[in-house]
Amino acid sequence: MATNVAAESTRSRLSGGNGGDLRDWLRGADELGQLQTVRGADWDLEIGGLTELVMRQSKPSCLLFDEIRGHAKGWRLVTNAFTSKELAARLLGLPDGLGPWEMTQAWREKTRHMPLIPVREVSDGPLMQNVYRGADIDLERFPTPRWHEKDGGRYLGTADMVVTRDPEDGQINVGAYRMMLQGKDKVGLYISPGHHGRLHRDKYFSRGEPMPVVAVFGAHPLLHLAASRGLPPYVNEYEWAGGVRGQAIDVIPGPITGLPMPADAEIVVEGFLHPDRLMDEGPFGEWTGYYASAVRKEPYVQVEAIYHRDDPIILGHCPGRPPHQTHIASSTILQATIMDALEAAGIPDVKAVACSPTASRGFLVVSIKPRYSGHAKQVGFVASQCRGGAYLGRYVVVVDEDIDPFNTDDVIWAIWSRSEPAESLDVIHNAWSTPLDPRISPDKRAKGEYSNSRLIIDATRPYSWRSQFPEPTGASPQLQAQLRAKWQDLLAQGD
Ligand SMILES: Cc1cc2nc3c(=O)[nH]c(=O)nc-3n(C[C@H](O)[C@H](O)[C@H](O)COP(=O)(O)O)c2cc1C
Ligand SMILES: [Mn+2]
Repeated sequence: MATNVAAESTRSRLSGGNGGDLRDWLRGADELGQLQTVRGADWDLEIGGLTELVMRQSKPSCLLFDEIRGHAKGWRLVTNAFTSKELAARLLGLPDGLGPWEMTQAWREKTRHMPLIPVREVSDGPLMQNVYRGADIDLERFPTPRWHEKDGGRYLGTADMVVTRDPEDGQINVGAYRMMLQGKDKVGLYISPGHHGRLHRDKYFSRGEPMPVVAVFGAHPLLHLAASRGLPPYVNEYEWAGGVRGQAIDVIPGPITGLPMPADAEIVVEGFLHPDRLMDEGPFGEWTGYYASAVRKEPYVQVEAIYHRDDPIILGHCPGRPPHQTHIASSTILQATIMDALEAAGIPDVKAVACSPTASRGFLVVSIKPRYSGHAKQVGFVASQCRGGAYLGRYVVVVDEDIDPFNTDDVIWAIWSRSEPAESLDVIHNAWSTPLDPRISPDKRAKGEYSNSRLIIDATRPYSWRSQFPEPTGASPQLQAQLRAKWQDLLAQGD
C-alpha cells in the first residue's frame, strides 16, 4: 500500500489543474485565494444555506466545512468546488479569462480528437485506509447535510458518482444520481428514466436480479463532472475523465462487486439494489429550483462495505433555484455537446449555442447565419432533440448571427421584433422529460408519464423576405470605434 500512496502523491504533484485528487484540487483553490474553511456549521440547513448564499456572490469561494455539529473534527465536506470562473476553467483544463462561447469553442477544440484513456487497475490506494463491513457499517458517521428546508432527509450523494455495469454487454457507466441516507447501511438512489444507470437497473430487475453498485462520495471534481455530463451510452465516464486529464484514472476493483472505485477517492460504498426492496425517497430541492419529484418509493443501496480515507471529505452540491454552483463548467460542456450534435447532423453556419444560466437546456438559444428556407427550423428541432438538449428541455430560440445568444436583452429583442407568433412557432409533443420537471401534471405523474412539450421559436428574419426586413438601428461598430477614439474621456467615465 505504501508504494501506491507514494506513487499517487508523486502523480498528484506532477499533474496540473485537473489532475490529482480532491485534496490537490482544494490546495489549488487555496493557492488562488478561493478556499474558505468554515468551522462549526450545522449539517441541518446551515451548510446548504451558506453554500447557496456564497454561490450567489460575485466572487464565490469554495467552502470547506469542518467541525460540523455532531461529527468528528477533520470529517469534512466541500461545496462550491468549481463555481468561480477561474476554477471552472481550471477544471476543464482551459485558460482563464475566456468569454462563454470562447470557452465552449476551446473545450470543443480540446476534446475533438480526445482519446478515451482506459483506467489503470491498482490493488490498493488511500481509499482503503479504512474498511468497514457487516455490523461496523455506519453511514451516519459522515457529516451529511440536510440541504434544504423541505428535503425529505439528509443527502449524502449530491456531487457523487454511481458506478454500474450493463448486465448484457458489461459496459461500465458512471452517473451522478442523488442519494438520500436511509439508515446506517442503506442509502436511497434516485435515477431518472433514460439515464444509463436506470437502463442498467431496468435490465437487472427485469431478470429479477439485484444490481451491484459502487457509489463514490468524494473524488476529484473532474470525475463527478464526467458522471453528470450526458455522455453517450458507450462512453465509460472514467475513460473520458482520463482523456480530459491526459492520464489514466487509477481504480481499485471493488472486492464485492468488481466495479471500479477511484483509488484516491474519499468515501466509497459497495452494495446492491434489490428489485423488491423499496423505501420512500425525496423530496429534494432540485436544480430546477423546485422540490419537484415529491416522495416516491425507490430502490436503495443495501450497503455491504464502506471504504474511506482518514479524515474523509465529502464533495457536495446544493442544487436549488438556478443559477448553480456548477453552471460555468457544466454549460460549457452542454453547449459544446449541442454544437457538436448540430454539426454532426450536417447543419451549416451555426454560430453559437447558449444555455441559459437560469434554465439550462430549458431555454436554449442558437445563433445562425441563415442560408436557406428551413435552416432555422432544422436547427431548432435538432437542438431540442439531441442528447445534450433533449432531457427536460422546453424552449429553443433560433436567432440571427447579429444577436448575442448569451445576452438575454438581445434575445428578447429578437423574439419580439423578428418572430410572429402566428407563423414562427412549432410545438413538439411528448418529448423526453423527468419526474423532476415541475410542470408535469399530477395526472401524468400518477401514470408515470414523464414527457413534456417543446416550443421552437424561429426568431430569425423570415428567410423569404429578409432583404426587405428593416435595418436594425444602433451605432455601427465603425462609428463606435471612431467615437471611442475621439471622445475617450467622455466615454471612459461610463465604463
Ligand atoms: C449535481 C447533480 C446531481 C444530479 N442528480 C441526478 C439524480 O438524482 N438523478 C438523475 O437521474 N440524474 C441526476 N443528475 C443528472 C445526471 O447526472 C446526468 O444526466 C448524467 O448524464 C447521467 O449519467 P448517464 O448519462 O451515464 O446516465 C445530476 C446531475 C448533477 C450535476
Ligand atoms: Mn453514461
